[in-house]
Amino acid sequence: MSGKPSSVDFFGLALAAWLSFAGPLQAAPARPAPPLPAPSGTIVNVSTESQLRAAVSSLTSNRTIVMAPGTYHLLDALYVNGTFTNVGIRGATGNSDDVVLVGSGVANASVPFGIWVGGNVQGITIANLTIRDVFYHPIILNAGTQSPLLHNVHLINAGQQFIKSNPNPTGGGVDNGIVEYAIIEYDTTSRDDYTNGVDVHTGRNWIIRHNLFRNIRAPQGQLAGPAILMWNASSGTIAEGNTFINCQREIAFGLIERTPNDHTGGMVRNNFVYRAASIAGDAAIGVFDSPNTQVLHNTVLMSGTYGSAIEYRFVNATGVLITNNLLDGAILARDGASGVVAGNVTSASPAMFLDPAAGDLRLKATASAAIDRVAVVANCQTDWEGDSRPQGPAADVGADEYRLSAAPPPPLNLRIAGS
Ligand SMILES: [Ca+2]
Ligand SMILES: [Ca+2]
Repeated sequence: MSGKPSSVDFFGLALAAWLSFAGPLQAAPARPAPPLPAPSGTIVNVSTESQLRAAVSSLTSNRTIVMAPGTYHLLDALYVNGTFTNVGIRGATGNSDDVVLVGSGVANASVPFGIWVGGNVQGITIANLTIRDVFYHPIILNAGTQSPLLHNVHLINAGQQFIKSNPNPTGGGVDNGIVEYAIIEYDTTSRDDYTNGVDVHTGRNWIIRHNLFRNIRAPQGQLAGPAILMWNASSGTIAEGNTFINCQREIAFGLIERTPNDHTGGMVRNNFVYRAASIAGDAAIGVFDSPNTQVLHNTVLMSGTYGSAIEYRFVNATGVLITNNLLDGAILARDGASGVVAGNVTSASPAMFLDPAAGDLRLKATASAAIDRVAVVANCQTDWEGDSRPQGPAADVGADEYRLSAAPPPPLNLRIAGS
């Protein structure tokens, strides 16, 4: 065959070029989500709610339930409860909106959860699906669960927290969780102030990356919880490459003063935070009773909704490092917290960014207050979209490293269903 390539060829070339640039697990926007490897073990295919419920009830180790595209109106929560290793529930396609689990609404307790996990579950994958309109939590993980992977899920309208991870009474909890390429959002607002996007109690070494949190906010006059809340003796969390649009509080490592410390260590890096001026809120990034936590290269444009963009707080919050962040608010130490604050710029303005209201806080070429201003720091050598630092003579302040190459930027598709 000769002549001009077809439009399919052009699409394929563009996709291949983008994948070769970004790599399948470095693309930072929540969509498109990179595909997971095929499940290992037995696959059980289902296409109706009753088949799904039966498959969950008879789950065994090394088994993945694969759901055909469609809408599944839940009659109750799906309870994954037993002693299992390597299990999964996935939609059959790479599009999280092809498989939709629907509850009975945030005001109706007949469907309390979407997927409930507990007992003794070592390694569960929940992927490629939407869960919406349940009374409490679309996904709830209870102690006894370890190493959950939540990938390419779309969670809409929860009565309380969207992803809830509970402790046990003896200081244990769910460890090694990964939440990636999720979209977590309210159509408008939460039911009341008792909500978070991801709420982990007593979890160690979680990774929360490349997610989009949108409208995690309470009704007028109320203050929702942080979109990401890691606390109650959690440790080692990495929150990176996430995008937040119109939430009231975005990331909190620890929340209150308690013993043992509410959180320890971990990193908050390369996140984009945007709030419209009408969104009444609180600090975007909080390091509260969390020693040795690093806050590196985040971009926060909060439009005057609160005075401080980053706060660190309480006497046990020692050794905190806050560096190279691009903010339109202050960095505030409270109640005896201590650490190193360097290389930050607190004079960000909307004109510096490509499309702030869509959550695209990549720099324009004219953003001279941010571009080529700082040295590359350890633990932050790539940016929000996977570009290496530095481009040009020095690194840029904030989550985006302005790209010098002539290659077109990767597709941004943050405005998908629900917007
Ligand atoms: Ca640069
Ligand atoms: Ca970049």
